Amino acid sequence: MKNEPGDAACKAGSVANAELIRWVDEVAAIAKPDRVHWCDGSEAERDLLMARMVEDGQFLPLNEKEYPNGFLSRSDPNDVARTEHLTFICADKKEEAGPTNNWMSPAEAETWVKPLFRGAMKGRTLYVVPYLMGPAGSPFSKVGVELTDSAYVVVNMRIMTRMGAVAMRELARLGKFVRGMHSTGDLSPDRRYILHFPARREIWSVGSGYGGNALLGKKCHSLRISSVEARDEGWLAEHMLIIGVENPAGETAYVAAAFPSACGKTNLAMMVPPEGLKGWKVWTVGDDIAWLRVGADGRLWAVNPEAGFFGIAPGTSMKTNPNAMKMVRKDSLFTNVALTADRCPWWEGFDGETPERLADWRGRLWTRGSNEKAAQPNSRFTSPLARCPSLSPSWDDPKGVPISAILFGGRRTRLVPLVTEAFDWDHGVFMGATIASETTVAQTGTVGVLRRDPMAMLPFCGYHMGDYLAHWVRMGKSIPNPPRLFRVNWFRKDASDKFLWPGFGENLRVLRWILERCAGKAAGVETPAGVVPAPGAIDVSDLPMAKGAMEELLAVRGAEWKPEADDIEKFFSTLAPRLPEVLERKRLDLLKRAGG
Ligand code: GTP
Ligand code: SPV
Ligand code: MN
Repeated sequence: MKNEPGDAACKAGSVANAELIRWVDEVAAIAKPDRVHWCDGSEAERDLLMARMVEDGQFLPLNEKEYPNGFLSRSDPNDVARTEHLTFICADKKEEAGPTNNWMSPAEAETWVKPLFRGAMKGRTLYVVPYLMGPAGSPFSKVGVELTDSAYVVVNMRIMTRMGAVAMRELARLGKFVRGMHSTGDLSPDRRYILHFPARREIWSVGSGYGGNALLGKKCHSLRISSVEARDEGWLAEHMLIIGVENPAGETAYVAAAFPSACGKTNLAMMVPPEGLKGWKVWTVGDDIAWLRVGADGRLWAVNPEAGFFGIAPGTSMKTNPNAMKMVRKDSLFTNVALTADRCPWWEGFDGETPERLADWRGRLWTRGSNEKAAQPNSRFTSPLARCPSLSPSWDDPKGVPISAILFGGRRTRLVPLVTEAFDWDHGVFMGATIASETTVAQTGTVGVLRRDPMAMLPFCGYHMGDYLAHWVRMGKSIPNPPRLFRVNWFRKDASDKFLWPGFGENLRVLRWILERCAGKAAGVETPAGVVPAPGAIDVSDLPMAKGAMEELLAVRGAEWKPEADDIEKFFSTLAPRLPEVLERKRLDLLKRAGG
């Protein structure tokens, strides 16, 4: 086994962390790589790896004029989304993982999964990827180290996290790190496992190169492992976007929002104010993960631990998300999108005319009118935060941003109003706990089935969901000046199955009402489900909306909420006896208000 040239210096910088060196040696002894490469995160290193991957066909360079420094990667057709059924929490007892997680005992992991790493890196390079989640020098931030045999993972992690030398410096400050061991193995779903050991802050991932399975800083570390750290240390690790909303007077308030995968976080995070709202601005802090802590001033503060976006490409256009369209033009990686004849990326929903011929996401010839999608529905772009035109000036602030409102949203074609304010913190936790959404392309399985997804964390909570909800209830008592909580739903449809709400940029109208509520200004009406905007409180007079659409969007009909409360009871019963009692009380209140 030999090291890559130049790596000795990087390794020397980490001599202080004997534990890291010991662990790298241990993993190398198991996986038997030909080489070990300690990543410094430099541009030169990125260029070297890209050049190698272009040579061996893992990446295709895009049109250098249109997409400078842009590359396309095509993954194995079996490996295009997170695989929740192959994702496990390896706590000592099944009870700790709870009923919403798959569980494997640490002993079984040793027996069944460890052997998949034996010799897995023969003929390959083991990359040591130190990464920092959160701004340098921040009380929020945490270090992780991913050991991987995938150069694709390295270049993506370099965008998604603060990777290399900066992480080694922070490791010296913080002293501890989350360990992630990753091998693409043979990519067979039969030998694919994503394991989390929350007690020892460790992750093992084998058999997949896909984002959420392989970029371990993201869901594995920043949510599954960190949700456990957050419980133990009294903070929150959440599947949330963060934005700053600036009003025409120049005042900025920050909002965090939890929506399940593929339900609009990236879109809301980069939203462009519509024509009708002159003088407003939306600033992007993050689009997927938020870490939140109580500040010295008694407010809740948040950072985005990531340094990049891993966003869904299909549906992204100048109409839906112009900021993303501008952002991906430079320094961006694409996974599983289609390719035009002049080597530009393309996907369903792209602006302009559909090209007559494309290379589809598998590299096969695709012609216009084909029944198949040219881009994989979960194809994604990886772009640095720094390329985002709406990036908030506070994105890298070590103290984070103060949160005025938290939104919970799902994909509900019926029942759930456009926006509802909670009566109080616990009612807001009830709203978050009962988010339900029709399943999307971000997870393997059937699309369109309604599933409960508490706080959009169902696939990402590293411990018992009942305890997690109890942690949320407890947090409410520890925030002297808490944010207000709201539920939103952009996806309500009319009888002919058309969206009632225009969505995207127009969602700012809803944010405006929300922030005016926080300032004690906007009018609301109490309904069985919570407080909805008073008639006219959200001005839509300049929108081409059907007559009665707004009334329908805000309608709460008591009787319709009884089956909902019953369905919630079914879900809650799966969490008993660890479900906080106050949430069942909130359910009974709903039932009573609904006339049941
Ligand atoms: P992950 O990255 O998987 O966590 O997902 P995300 O929540 O960031 O998802 P994203 O913003 O990429 O959501 C994409 C899907 O939501 C697309 O199908 C969009 O068309 C749809 N979408 C986003 N915002 C709106 C909206 O306001 N209205 C409607 N109707 N659809 C929306
Ligand atoms: C999601 O599925 O919620 C994502 C993409 O944000 S992944 O990184 O694959 O988790
Ligand atoms: Mn996500």
